[in-house]
Amino acid sequence: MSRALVVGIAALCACGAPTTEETGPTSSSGGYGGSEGGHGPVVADFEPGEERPGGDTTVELRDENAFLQAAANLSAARRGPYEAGFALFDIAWLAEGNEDRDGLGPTYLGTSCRACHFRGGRGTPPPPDQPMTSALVRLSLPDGGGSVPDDRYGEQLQTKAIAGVSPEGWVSVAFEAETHNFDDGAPYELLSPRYSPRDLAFGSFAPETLFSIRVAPPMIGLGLLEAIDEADIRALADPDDLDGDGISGRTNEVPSEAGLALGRFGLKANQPDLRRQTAAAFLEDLGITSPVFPDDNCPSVQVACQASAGELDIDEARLDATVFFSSLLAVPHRPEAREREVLQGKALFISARCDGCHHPSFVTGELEGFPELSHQRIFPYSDLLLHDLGEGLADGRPDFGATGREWRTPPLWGVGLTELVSGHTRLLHDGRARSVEEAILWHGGEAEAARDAFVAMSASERAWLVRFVRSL
Ligand code: HEC
Ligand code: HEC
Ligand SMILES: [Ca+2]
Ligand SMILES: [Ca+2]
Ligand SMILES: [Ca+2]
Repeated sequence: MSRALVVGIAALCACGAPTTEETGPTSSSGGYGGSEGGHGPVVADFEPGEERPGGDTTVELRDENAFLQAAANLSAARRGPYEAGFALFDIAWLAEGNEDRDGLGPTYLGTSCRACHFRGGRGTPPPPDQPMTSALVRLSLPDGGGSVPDDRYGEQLQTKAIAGVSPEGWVSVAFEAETHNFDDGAPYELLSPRYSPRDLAFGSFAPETLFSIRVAPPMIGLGLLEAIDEADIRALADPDDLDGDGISGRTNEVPSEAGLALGRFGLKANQPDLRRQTAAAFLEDLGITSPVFPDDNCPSVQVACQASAGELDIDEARLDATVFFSSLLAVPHRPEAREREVLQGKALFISARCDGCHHPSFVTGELEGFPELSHQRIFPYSDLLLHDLGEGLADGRPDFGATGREWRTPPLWGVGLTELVSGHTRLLHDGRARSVEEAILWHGGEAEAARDAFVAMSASERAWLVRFVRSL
C-alpha cells in the first residue's frame, strides 16, 4: 500500500487506526492539525525562553536537590533571610523544652514541613493499609459549601499527638486495578483507590462527613505563581464555556486577610496567598499557632487536646521567614527543550488541547517585596483555575467555591524530576497515578476530549507527548 493511500484513509476515517512504521506516526490519529499530508510528525516551534521556565530565577541543577535551590537571581544580601526560612521549614519541631522550635501539637501530622514536602518535592502516597506519612485527609460537613469543619475532627484528620493527647485516627487505602485499551489495542492499567477510616478516636465519621485525600505538592516556583497578576488568571476563566471548547475554568473565591480573594494555592485553589497557606500548614499540619491562626486546633469534644493548648507558638517574624523561603524556591531549567522529539510532543500537547488548562506561560506582575519574582516570563503550564475532571477523580468534597469534582490545574514544571527528587513517580492529588501516562489517562470531565486524543494516538506519539511533559 502506498503511503499516500494510507494517509488518505486515515484522514477520511480519523479513527485512530493503528500506526505502522511505513505510514509514519502522524497519519494515524487525525484530528490534530498542522500536518501537511502526513510527511513526518508535526514539530512545534521552540520558543525562546521556554528552556528557562522560571525566568531569571531558573537554576541549572538537576539532581535530587533540584527542588531545594534558591532563585538564581536572589542577591547575597537576601540569602540570610532565605536560609533562616529554610531552617524553619527543615527542622523537626518539638512539643516542648526548646524555645526556638517547640509548640508542636497537641495534634499534628508531621514534625516538620519537610516531612511531607521532602526535598521541596511532593509527598509519597501511602502503601496499601499503611498510615499516610506525607499526605493528609481534609474533612468537612456538606452544608456551607465544604467550609464547615467536622464537629468532632475539625478540618483535617491529625494522625499524631503529643503525650497525653489522642491522635484522631487515620485513613487507609486499597487499590483495585482496572485494565483498559488504547485505540491501537495496547492495554493499560489504572489503580482505583478505596479509602477507609481507621482507629477513629472520637467515634466513626457521621454519614454526611466528607473527606478528601491529598498528597503534598512540590514547593518550586510558588512565589512566581503568587506574582501573576490576578487579572491575567481571571481572564482565562470561562465559567459558562462561552467559547464552546468544552473547557470552562472557574476561579475559587476564598477567605483572606481582607475578605474574599482569588484562590491560587492548595489542590483546589483553596488558599489565596503563601502567607495564609503557610500559616494554615503550621496550624493544621504541625499544630503550630501563629498570628494568622492564633487558636489551637482542638474541636470542643477533644478535651485532652484543649487542656494541652498553649500560647502562641511562632511570631510574625518566623512566619514571614518561612513564607520568604517558600516564595523563592527555584524552578530547574529544561536542557531537552530544543530536542526534536520533545518539540513533537509539544505539538501533540497543543493539538490535544492540554494547554486549554495547562496554560503554558505568563509574564508575572509586580510582587511587592520580591524583585526576583516580578516581571518574569514563566512557563508553569497551569491556569491556576478549577476544572471538573470527571467522576473518576472526584473527591466529592466541595472546598469553598470548588465542587467535589473540581481540582486546580497543577503546574507541570519540574514534573519529570519527580523520581529523582522524591524517589517515586506517583502523580495526581492522591498519588494514584504511577506515571505521567496514567495521570493523563485518569483525566475526564472537561479534559475528556484531551484524554481521548491521547488514547487515539499511536505508541510513538504517546511517547513523545509524555517525553515533552517530562521535559517541563
Ligand atoms: C502532612 C503533610 C504536610 C505537612 C507536614 C506540610 N504540608 Fe504543605 N501541603 C500538604 C498538602 C497535602 C497540601 C495540599 C493541601 C490542599 O490541597 O489543601 C500542601 C500544600 C502546601 C502549599 C501550597 C502548594 C501549592 O502548590 O499550592 C504550601 C506552600 C505548603 N503546603 C507549605 C507547607 C509548609 C511551609 C509547611 C510547614 C509549616 C507544610 N506545608 C507542611 C502537605 C503537608
Ligand atoms: C480540563 C482541564 C485539563 C486538561 C484539558 C488537561 N489537564 Fe492535566 N490536569 C488537570 C487537573 C485539574 C489536574 C489535577 C487532577 C488531580 O490531581 O486529580 C491535572 C493533572 C495532570 C497531571 C498530573 C500532575 C501532577 O502534578 O500530579 C499531568 C501530568 C497532566 N495533567 C497532563 C496533562 C496532559 C498531557 C493533558 C493533555 C492530554 C492534560 N493534562 C489535559 C487539568 C487538565
Ligand atoms: Ca501548638
Ligand atoms: Ca482534626
Ligand atoms: Ca471554554
